[in-house]
Amino acid sequence: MQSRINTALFLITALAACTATADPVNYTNYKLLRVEPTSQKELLAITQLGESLECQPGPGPQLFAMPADAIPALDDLNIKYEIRADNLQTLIDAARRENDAARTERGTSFFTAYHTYDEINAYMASLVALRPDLATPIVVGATLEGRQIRGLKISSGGANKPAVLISAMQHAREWVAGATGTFVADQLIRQEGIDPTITSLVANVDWYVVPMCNPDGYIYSWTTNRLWRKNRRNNGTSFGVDLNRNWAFGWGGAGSSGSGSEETYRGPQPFSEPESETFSTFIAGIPNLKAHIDLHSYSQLVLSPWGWTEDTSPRRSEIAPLELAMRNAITGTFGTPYTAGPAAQTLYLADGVMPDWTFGARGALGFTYELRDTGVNGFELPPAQILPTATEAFNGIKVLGQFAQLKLTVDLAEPSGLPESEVVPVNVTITPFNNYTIAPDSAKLLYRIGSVGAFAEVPLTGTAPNFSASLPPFECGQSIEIFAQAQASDGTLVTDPPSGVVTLDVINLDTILDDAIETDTGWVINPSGTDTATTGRWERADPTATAAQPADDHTTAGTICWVTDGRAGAGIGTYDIDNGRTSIATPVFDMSAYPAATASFWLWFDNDNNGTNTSDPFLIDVSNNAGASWTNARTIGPSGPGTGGGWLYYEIPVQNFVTLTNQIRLRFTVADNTPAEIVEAALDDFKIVGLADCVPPPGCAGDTNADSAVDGADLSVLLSGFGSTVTPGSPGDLNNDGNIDGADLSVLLSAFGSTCT
Ligand code: 0X9
Ligand code: ZN
Repeated sequence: MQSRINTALFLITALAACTATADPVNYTNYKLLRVEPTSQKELLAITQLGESLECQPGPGPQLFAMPADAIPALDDLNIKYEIRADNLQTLIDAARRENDAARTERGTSFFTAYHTYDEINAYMASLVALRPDLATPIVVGATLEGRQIRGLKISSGGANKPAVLISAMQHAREWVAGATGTFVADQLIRQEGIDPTITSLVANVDWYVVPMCNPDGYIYSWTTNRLWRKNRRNNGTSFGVDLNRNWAFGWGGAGSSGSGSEETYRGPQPFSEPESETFSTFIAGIPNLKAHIDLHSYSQLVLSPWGWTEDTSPRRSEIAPLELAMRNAITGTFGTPYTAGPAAQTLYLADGVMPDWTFGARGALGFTYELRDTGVNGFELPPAQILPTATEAFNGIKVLGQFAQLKLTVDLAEPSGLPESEVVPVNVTITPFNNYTIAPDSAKLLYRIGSVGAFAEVPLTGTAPNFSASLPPFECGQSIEIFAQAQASDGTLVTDPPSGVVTLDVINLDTILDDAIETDTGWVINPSGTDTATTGRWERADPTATAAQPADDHTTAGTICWVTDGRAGAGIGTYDIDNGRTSIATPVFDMSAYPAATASFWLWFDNDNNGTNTSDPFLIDVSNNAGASWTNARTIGPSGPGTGGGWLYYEIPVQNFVTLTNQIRLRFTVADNTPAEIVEAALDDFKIVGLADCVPPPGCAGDTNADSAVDGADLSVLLSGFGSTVTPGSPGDLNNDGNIDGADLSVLLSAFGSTCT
């Protein structure tokens, strides 16, 4: 939120950008003010007079469209403001004149001006005519006013390719987004066979480009109100649903509005609007959809999931380097600063957004790009900036296209760190699509100790898609960087992460309990004596499948898990939870010796049958007094991720919730309270590990190269870094103080010649 306000500081043309009211089509009698409300109260008072141009206004500096005759009342409020323009309409008119001039210039490219709905459709048709072998017209569906939402599929044919979707202009006024979408289609089609990168991207990916998701709104922004955002739904006393709040994932939270007059009006229900509803059906029919970018303007951001919650999204370790690689490709083009990060954390909460749906409901990585600028011109980016904006954004999109083709996933058994002094197995999945294959012997895992120096290679063995490698044993306290790499058949080098490395700390982990739930290890049903459920109570059993319950436990070589009555019964509702809650608790663990402890488990929770979530969440509580009192560590649901069944992995950092004592327990509670619904849960493969301090093994203190002998090779590692400042624990920093110096040398020399045990 704050960053959004700051970027809006010099916004000239947002004008009615985020106005909440009916649409004052002409802004002649409006002034553009920069006002700085310091409290919600002040903001409310100013909002009575004019309209904030923030989409989700809060206190802080922002632009206001202020009727000229409201200025005396504003003066009375004694709030600081500054007049940026006396007549807003003149700014809009000037931008229009500039674009009209560019449109009528002869001999220039399509991307030197903004174009109408009809012109963009005609241009897409001309691209199909140019390369009918590559481009096929698509019609996603029809709008409220009956117009077609059109796009292009760009594909060189063949089955099972990864697909990437580019959508733009759910928001009518964000014209450069539509131009950029059209540019992406243009380049993929016209540069195919000319530019080798694009040729490869078209050969190996099916591209779906829909540059104009909201034609009714777009036309309205040409004819009537340049700053129109939503679609053209008649809400009764107002117009428009924000299509980017209308998608059925995470819909209806704090990041949208229930009021039709607001710019972020979510609509009466998910997919109430034909534009989003038909688009979702269209997307559901795209085979093998790997990734999606929804183009918007403005703020120069690459935004990743989630938008609807500030919680970390699944696949974060994959997304974080990818969003950075895209951002770097964009910024690397002309130096335009872009920022990358999860949408809700980087910008603001927004729920029911399209990329959350493609990610949460379709499993495709869903991004938002907010294109140029940061508010100097805002939505009315001068036409001269279309080409550079689209060119740099397309470079980010290419990174995503590459990523979607050959995917490497590094999977470590211990995601929180590498256990010390152990050979660590690493699984790498490489998913090649269609005509991509992995060049023989090209798959490898690379690692180094610390963050300087060359990477050592470990070969990956196995057959696609499953490879594995073993990392050598490391010393507690060291920090290891790894990445995986493979070469595709066409020579493209793919790495995971796409840029940068995964950094892992070598840690001293004690497994306190590793429980496949196959035997009774002392868990307790109804530990607090407060359970009320009459059916579907927790039991250790081999579950039988229903639409809400797993067919099998989670353990590969096991059958039993905790389940809320494992029987299937006559119908889905026969043995599900009814009439209250059911709970189980772990045995008591002594974690008092550890600075940190992580409990991990696999959980199945399904409460979304009958087409709707119940109001009942799944609760995970921790206790440090054997269950006398409990602290909530995690609540799953009642709606959103993790509530639709399927085995999902969770980790609870216990020390974040209670002080670690010798009486640590976890409790799992699930309920079906009134109204009665279908609720099922299961839990398996519970593990609790304590993170102990590093204890330097005797005699090994000088073994900088981890070959189990302290010798000349270690000495040369130390001497080559002598005198430098390093990440503590890097090779040569034997006492972990961040300096390679005489103290380290004396540690090494006193162990010289010894063999490690
Ligand atoms: O609010 C939106 O829909 C997007 N911004 S815009 O100014 N183009 O309207 C941003 C959506 C990104 N998602 C989140 N911030 N959660
Ligand atoms: Zn937008």
